[in-house]
Amino acid sequence: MEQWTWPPRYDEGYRPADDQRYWFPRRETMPAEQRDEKILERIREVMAYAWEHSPFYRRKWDDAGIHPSSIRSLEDFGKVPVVRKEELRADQAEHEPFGSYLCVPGAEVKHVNGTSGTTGRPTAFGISERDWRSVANAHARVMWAMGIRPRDTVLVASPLSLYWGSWGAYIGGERLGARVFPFGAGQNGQTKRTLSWMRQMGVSVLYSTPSYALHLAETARSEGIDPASLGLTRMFFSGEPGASVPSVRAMLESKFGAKVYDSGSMAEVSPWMHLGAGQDEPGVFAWQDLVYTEVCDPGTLTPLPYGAEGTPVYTTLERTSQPMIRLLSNDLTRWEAPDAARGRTYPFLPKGIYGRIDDMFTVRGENIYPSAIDDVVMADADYGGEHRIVITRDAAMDTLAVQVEHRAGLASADHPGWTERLSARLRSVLGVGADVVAMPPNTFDRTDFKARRVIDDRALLREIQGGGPR
Ligand code: 8LQ
Repeated sequence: MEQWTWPPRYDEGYRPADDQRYWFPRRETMPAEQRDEKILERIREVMAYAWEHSPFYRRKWDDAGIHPSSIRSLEDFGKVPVVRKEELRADQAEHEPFGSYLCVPGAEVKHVNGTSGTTGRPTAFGISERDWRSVANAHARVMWAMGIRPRDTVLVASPLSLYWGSWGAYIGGERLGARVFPFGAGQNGQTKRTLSWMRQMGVSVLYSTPSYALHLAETARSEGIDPASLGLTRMFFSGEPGASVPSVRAMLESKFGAKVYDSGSMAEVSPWMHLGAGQDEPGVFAWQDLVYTEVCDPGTLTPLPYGAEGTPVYTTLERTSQPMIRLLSNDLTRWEAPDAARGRTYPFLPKGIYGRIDDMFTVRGENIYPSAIDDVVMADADYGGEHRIVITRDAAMDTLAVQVEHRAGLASADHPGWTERLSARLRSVLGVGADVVAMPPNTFDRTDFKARRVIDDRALLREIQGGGPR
């Protein structure tokens, strides 16, 4: 049942007993060094396969003077040039519709997903049936680690369209033997209907973005429903920071009275749940036998040792249709060495993914992530449900303002004390002051998907001054 081969082979009839902790005990708990040896073998196979089937990779590696046979260690692999999302986009524009990194005949592509295309040309994901099944099996394994079982009813409450997140959660739940409920999100009035369907269907597990779950909780309250009465036992998330951000996580847990699990990397490297929780604490494992993850210096792009902070670079080890070999994420994280005390012997990312490097901003020399601000304001007892982060340039100095909704019922006489308290807390966490502005409840739009809370006036200023958009 527990094969680990290239190309991947899965026994579709296999499922562990309900009380078994690990779906694949050997692959999940083997000594990390032994796994690394196998991973090196797999990387060589995947690279040889891509060399043979993909003009994109052959060209790229030829230019760098690299041949798959020259990769003799994971250190050698760390020198293979990274792939950037722009390269994939450009290659697809030249080689419609799936790019010259499609390694199977076009007729074998049985599923299409894609990026939403909010920044630049959308990218199409062409997925073979074999890959679709590998992703389903991998996701079933990670969802099993989250404690999801065949007795559960899993609600998928993210858009069921181009977004691979929703489909990945759906096929993982299906493969695991749970009852899956593709309700989606994003249509007018859908959130209220979600609540009534949840109750009728006895949904026990929710999948969505963290922001949408908070919106769902707020909508429940406005309908006179206590979210904790919905009966969820588990919630798992992907798509944005939140489930590993302490105050967001605490808010999700307390509102729904359910356990919270983080997951997710990038759709391109599905099974995206390879960064996925396997225990009841914040943070995620890097399930290295599914997608090999390196954390690299964002400037030099060289791999960093455990303990360091850097940007994840991903290599799919089970994908045959559009394999990704050293795809640069441009996100930020910190990773820790495998620790057998955790059971699973994978590297661990204790704070998950903090966010995109592009979303980081610098105010008076301090690097700031929106998720750090979220953590502070959402921990406050008088927080009203949404906020916006505004960065402006004031006489050549960047300044930070945070507009925060207060809870209904906070007397206006209490606003100055409240904003001062938040401001002081932000200063102690971020190292720079922020102007906190109290806003009435429900000032800001809620999201059905991924939150966008940063308003960057400096980008606008640069554009006006002729620098063009970032
Ligand atoms: N991103 C995705 N998951 C994240 C997480 N758990 N924590 C922090 N940031 C996260 C299909 C999956 O949901 C993954 C996904 O959202 O894929 P996308 O749509 O290609 O978006 C990828 C980006 O979402 C990542 O680069 C992270 O910035 C963020």
